[in-house]
Amino acid sequence: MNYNKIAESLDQAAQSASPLQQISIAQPIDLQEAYAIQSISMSRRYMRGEKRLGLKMGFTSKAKMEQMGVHDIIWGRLTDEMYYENGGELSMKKFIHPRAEPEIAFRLAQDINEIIPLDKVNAVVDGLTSAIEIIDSRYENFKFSLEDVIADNCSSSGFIIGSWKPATTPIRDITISLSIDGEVIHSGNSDAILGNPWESLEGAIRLAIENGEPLKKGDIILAGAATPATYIKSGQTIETTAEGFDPIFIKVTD
Ligand code: OOG
Ligand code: MG
Repeated sequence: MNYNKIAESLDQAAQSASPLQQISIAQPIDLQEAYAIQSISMSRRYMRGEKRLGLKMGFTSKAKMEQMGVHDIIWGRLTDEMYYENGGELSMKKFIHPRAEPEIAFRLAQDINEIIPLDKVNAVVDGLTSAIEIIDSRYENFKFSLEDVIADNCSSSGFIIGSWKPATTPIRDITISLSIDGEVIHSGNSDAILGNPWESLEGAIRLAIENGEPLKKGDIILAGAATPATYIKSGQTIETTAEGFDPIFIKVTD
């Protein structure tokens, strides 16, 4: 199997906003191969000058697993090209069939070189905020296996974050919602994220260390959505509210 070729086709699908058939139909791949493909396709982005800004966790809630029919946590990489200003615009031209999810983000206070136990993980964070993640599977009809979606950098394509609050800001048992044009579409409890959203950070650090992925001071880590994702379209204003955090929004344009 040619990992490079698959990575190239996923990267091109993302760049040209045109979908591909899921790769596992023609060619079954395992989890390790899927992460290898993700890594190659991300190297292509870094070689074009994109800067890595952090990581995202996926399928950390039952709501997301059930919506997409997969049952394991996954991780992908975030870059500066995926970053959108809070209150700004997001053009549909860059996406195939984007969906939005309300999330929580962590910011690392230091470089991390070892696994950190759950009860200590709060000490390596210097900021918390709410976030909107924009996912855009490069596969036709947003259909994929676990391996397919991992190879596709876990559908990562955009994220918006609010102002950073201290690491002591409560993120357990808070309501996080996504609204479109002022109407709440999905609302969930933060503890739907692995029973405790700090578990998502603990898992992100563990997976990064096990896979030799650097974790640097200032890295942003998205915890994964507590609710299903929602398709978005031009003209809409997408907003996330999370108890204790400032609301954030983005306007979708043609
Ligand atoms: C994969 C990304 C999952 C989350 O928050 O669970 C994810 C997808 O649903 O396309 O970002
Ligand atoms: Mg997400």
